[in-house]
Amino acid sequence: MKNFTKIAIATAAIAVATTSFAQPKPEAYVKHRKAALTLMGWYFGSMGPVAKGEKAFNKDELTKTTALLATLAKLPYDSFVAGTENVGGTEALPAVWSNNAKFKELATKIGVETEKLAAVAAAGDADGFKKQFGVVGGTCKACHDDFKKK
Ligand code: ASC
Repeated sequence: MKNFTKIAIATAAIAVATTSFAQPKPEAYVKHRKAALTLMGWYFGSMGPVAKGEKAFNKDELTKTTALLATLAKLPYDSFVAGTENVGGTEALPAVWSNNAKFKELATKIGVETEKLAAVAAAGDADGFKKQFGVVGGTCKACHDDFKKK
């Protein structure tokens, strides 16, 4: 393939990509953040039995799950953009935008605390895991208390 052809194809591909992602609809942001939060709940909830001592601490399994959770926890918060306050069946309270500093603080905190959870799991620290699992759950709850519809 000639260089010119390659450049033409690459330019066209970029044009298509930037067109389709230029301006997501407000509903799409709600869908994005809900999807990420749903998956966070899925993986966090899946570790509940271990935290409660009903299931054995499996280092390999928990290393994988906590790493997924820490990655997922980075996803929702950039989608709480202006113009998405009241669309797509959002359960976000107006406080997300009116008290955005506090919301951002908790968004940062869930990132930090899920990374700590991943660290104790990877270290094989079962007691540390149980303790940190509670801290992560408390962080989920703190945000839901102030920023999610009941
Ligand atoms: C979950 C889930 C939440 C949190 C929260 C922790 O598994 O879906 O929203 O834990 O209940 O307090």
